[in-house]
Amino acid sequence: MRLLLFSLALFLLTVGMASAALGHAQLIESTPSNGAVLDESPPQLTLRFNSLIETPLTRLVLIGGDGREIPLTLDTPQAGERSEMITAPLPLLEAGRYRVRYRVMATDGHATSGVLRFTISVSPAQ
Ligand SMILES: [Cu+2]
Repeated sequence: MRLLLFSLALFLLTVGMASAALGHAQLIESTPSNGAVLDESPPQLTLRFNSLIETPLTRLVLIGGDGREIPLTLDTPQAGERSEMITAPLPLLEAGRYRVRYRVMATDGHATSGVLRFTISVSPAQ
């Protein structure tokens, strides 16, 4: 009986952890990666998650070192699409520090947000 209870408790714990981990959209990788120092302006921004993302609540904001927001247009997911990846083309960026704030909603309805940072060490040639 004690063994049965122990097994049951272990089972519930495992299921609980699995659903917590699977549910939300966690960032798996990005280009540029967090903390990257680049010697040229990256052509696009890519964020990959462990879960499908709902389109309408996807927010991606690029902020320059001066605190100014640089407008971005999402390539994917497009309206009505679900995707594990978010991409946005980037304008030619000057040397400096950049932050990317993201907020996404997984298909389970849970929102996650975070910040990525990268640095560009060389300004584009004129
Ligand atoms: Cu969730």
